[in-house]
Amino acid sequence: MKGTVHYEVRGNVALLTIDNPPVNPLSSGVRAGLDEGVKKAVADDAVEAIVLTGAGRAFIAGADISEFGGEAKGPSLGDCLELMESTEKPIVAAINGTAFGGGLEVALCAGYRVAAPSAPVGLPEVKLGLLPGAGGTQRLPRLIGAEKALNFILTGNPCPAPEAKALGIVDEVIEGDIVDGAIAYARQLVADGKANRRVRDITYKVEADRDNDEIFAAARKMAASRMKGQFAPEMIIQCVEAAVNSDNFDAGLAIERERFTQCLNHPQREAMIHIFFAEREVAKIPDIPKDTQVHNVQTAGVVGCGTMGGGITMCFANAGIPVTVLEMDDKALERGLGVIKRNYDIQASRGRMTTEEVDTRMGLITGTTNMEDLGQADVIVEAIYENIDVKVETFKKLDAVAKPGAMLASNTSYLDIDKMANATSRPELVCGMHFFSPANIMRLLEVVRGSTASKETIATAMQLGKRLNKIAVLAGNADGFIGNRMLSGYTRQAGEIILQGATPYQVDSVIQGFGMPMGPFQMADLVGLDLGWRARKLNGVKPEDVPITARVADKLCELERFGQKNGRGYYIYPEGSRAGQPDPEVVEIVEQTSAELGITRREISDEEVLKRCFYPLINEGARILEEGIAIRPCDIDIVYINGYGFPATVGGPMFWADKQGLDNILADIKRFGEEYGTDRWTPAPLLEKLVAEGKNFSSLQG
Ligand code: 3H9
Repeated sequence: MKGTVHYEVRGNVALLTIDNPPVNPLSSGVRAGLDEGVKKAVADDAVEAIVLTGAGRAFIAGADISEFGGEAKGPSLGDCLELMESTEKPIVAAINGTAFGGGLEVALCAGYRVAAPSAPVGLPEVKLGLLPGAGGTQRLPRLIGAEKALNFILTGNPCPAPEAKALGIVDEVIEGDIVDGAIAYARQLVADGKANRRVRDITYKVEADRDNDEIFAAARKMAASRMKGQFAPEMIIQCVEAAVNSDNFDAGLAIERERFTQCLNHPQREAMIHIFFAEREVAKIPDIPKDTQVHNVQTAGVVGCGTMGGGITMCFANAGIPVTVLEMDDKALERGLGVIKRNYDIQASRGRMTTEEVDTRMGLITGTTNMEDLGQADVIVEAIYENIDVKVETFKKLDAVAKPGAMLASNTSYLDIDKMANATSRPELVCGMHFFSPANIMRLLEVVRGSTASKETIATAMQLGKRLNKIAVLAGNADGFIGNRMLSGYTRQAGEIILQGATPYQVDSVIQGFGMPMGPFQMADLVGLDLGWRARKLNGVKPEDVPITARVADKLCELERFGQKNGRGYYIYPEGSRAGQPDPEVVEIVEQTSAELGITRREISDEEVLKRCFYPLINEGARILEEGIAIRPCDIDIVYINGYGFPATVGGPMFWADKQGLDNILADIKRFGEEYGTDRWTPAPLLEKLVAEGKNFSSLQG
């Protein structure tokens, strides 16, 4: 059995210390230890109170997620909690560190809760497609009322101890040694003749909320807009409704147990837990040991203060790292810094930061037009436009001004990192750091490993990603790396499908229905249709040489429909609106283009739209794995969820592919090959191999 609980008696207090490194989840051994420890303390007449705490940095991180789906060993958590709650000797939970999920639910079954100032508490089960299934949905509303409890459980966000005290979740925040403080607190309870308390017996808060339908209507509205397509939120709301609408605590608990089981058996739970582990897995690089020495990054430089450079500059400032940003001239610099300031001001006006914080962050940013000012930076990120010759020149110049040992990184989204590295005298210190737009918001960072970077450089870039609050995924140095390389087949198919009979609106609606934040044509409108059109004009591409999938976009540009930026693209955007409305004129243009190309339009089913858009992602993903551009399938999943909005509820494209059945996908790819040409639809050898061996992508997880 995994994990243990140490038992120690200090005077009249029994101290139970949960020990299951690194974060003390409630594995079988912990549950058994809790059960045994509480019984022992109850049976010992010399013990007058019990203190429960965690060893190391956490109190309890929750249920052991890796046990879900398997056979449970040892006593159930429910049995342990019932035992704690029925004990007459006061129990004090000494929350030394993170108390999440089942961990907080354990604390809610102690009569008293004290916490270290730095300890966060939370019920983050919703992020795993679950609900608090050990009484959290019943006890928390009794403690803090339904509205606050719903907000707490539906967001799943951590709540710092002082805030938890203000809410009434913890009784005291204790400075200094939390165990000593909790023991003193317990002794005082004994001295005062206090018995154990039971949250389940507190009724006045839920009674006050009874029949207040507005609370639940508001929660449903919030869940519908912010947690669209997720199964668990409605289950959570129903549990809290049960807590509020009846005096019968055990009946509420039974409802919670039933809804928890529904969530546990729901495919979203498996997908979201896959993401939880995948997020941790991507940090592990097989040939780079965890203890690899990293470079000390205290200051940063950024080349370019446009959309990407400005966003990257904000990332450094947000992480408290002083950053110098370089632009070509004063005008461009002023414009770039102005955009950064405006972005911060907007955040302040929405209450997301104070004006002092805006000043602090702006204070960390220094603008310059002189490259030599980057000379003291420990890392310099280049974020200029995508032209390999210009980038190579820039790297040569940066190499000349950067101090010895400074790392140089490129934000390129597809160009060859080796070419840039080899233009410098420090190729071992060069790698890619590909941010996603808007860089200050998007969580993904592709760290690109060329053939020259040292292990220390890659380890530093990965660690820096974490400091910048990103999820860093390592990618090999191939055109488009992981994300953009996979995307090309998706957008090409979308372009072909509309010429064959679908409308852009049908395609977008299918893709959005699947859970993506926007479809390919909404995305094109957002990015701007004119970018490709202008580039083709500049390069003198003849109309007949324009790829057929770009013909509609080019026609729209000829009509000055550039996308969201001027209110008209594939969609029409009423004044100031970002929500586009379909336009019959666009459908006519699409139909006319099909006719010009001699394509007979036909009805295309939603199912075909979905498969033709997503199967190229899977097929290319298989090639990327074969070539070692991504280390594991889960790395691809993390890239797509955090960089492209792939729904976490289906676990990322490779996880989703396994669930569809790789044999089914292979059969469809072959069929599409027969219908639409094998140039687009040739199965990746790895896909064929896995199907032949009866395996799926998860078998490559290692
Ligand atoms: C629940 O409680 C259901 C109940 O309501 C009902 C039950 C009936 N289980 O994140 P880190 C591993 S659902 C198993 O890198 P940090 C993690 O995989 C649960 N393993 O550290 C990693 O392993 P490795 C509700 C877990 O300091 C290692 O521990 N609770 C669990 O950055 C270190 O993790 C949650 O959702 C777990 N519960 O962050 C909390 N938690 O080293 C989930 C972690 O092999 N956990 N591991 O890669 C977290 O949010 C963070 O891990 C935490 C620590 C904040 C605790």
